Amino acid sequence: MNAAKAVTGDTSSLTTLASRLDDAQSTATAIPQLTSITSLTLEEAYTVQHLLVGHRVARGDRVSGVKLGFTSRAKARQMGVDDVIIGSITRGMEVPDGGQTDSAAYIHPRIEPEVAWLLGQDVDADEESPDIGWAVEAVAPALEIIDSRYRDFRFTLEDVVADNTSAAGYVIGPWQPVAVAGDVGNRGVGLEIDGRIVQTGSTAAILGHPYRAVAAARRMAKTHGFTLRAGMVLLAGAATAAVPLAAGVRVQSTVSGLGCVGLQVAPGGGDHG
Ligand code: OOG
Ligand code: MG
Repeated sequence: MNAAKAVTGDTSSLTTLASRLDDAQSTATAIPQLTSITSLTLEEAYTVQHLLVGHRVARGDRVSGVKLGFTSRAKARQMGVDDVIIGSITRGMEVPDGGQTDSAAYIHPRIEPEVAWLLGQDVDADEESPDIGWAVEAVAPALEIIDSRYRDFRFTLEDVVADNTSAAGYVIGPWQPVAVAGDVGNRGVGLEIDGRIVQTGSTAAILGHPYRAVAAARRMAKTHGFTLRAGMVLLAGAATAAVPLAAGVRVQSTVSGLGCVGLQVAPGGGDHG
């Protein structure tokens, strides 16, 4: 037996780790990194993540899609982690475009501008053809709210995978059929808070072209046990670094040619982490 795994009590049980993260999210309370109390392989971290999402589903939530993380250098540099990761998003995380979210629900939320794809077909993860364009039907500007359940928003790759890649919320702007949107490989992206530009970038920051996120999602889905079904949303990853999301602010992101997406944060709340 691996000595590092010989942690006493039930702290080494992946089920317990998933419950800790679930409680941290439900109570908006930061916890120490899991890797500070036990060792965790990447595979075990994905198992914890699936158990964690299972808690949400057991409470009546439904998986609405998947998200990729660290598909842009800006994000990888910001967090000091540079392998692409995959997580699940659920209906309960969705904030309607222009809608409101409550900062009290989060620990230390951040927001980042993304591109979302809508899957028009089920994707067979075993299929390896390089052209996977048939799988996506529409594209939209999107916002992701991330909220690490770990103290100080710091983690290792295994920690952030276990924590469902910090997924906390998302907003999808107007969908445009892929054929109408044209090539979205290098579109300007601007993130505004209360009318001020706080981040600018290009969709090219996402794996060189956000389209590559579709093949990356298929590859990651196969390796890490995710299912990609027609109707699911794929968040391709942030185009810029994330910025802290404060109570009371209005956020808007614009992707050239795709339009705008926004949300409003309710007044009150605060930083719990
Ligand atoms: C992890 C999630 C990264 C992205 O778009 O790169 C991510 C984090 O930064 O906490 O969602
Ligand atoms: Mg993201």
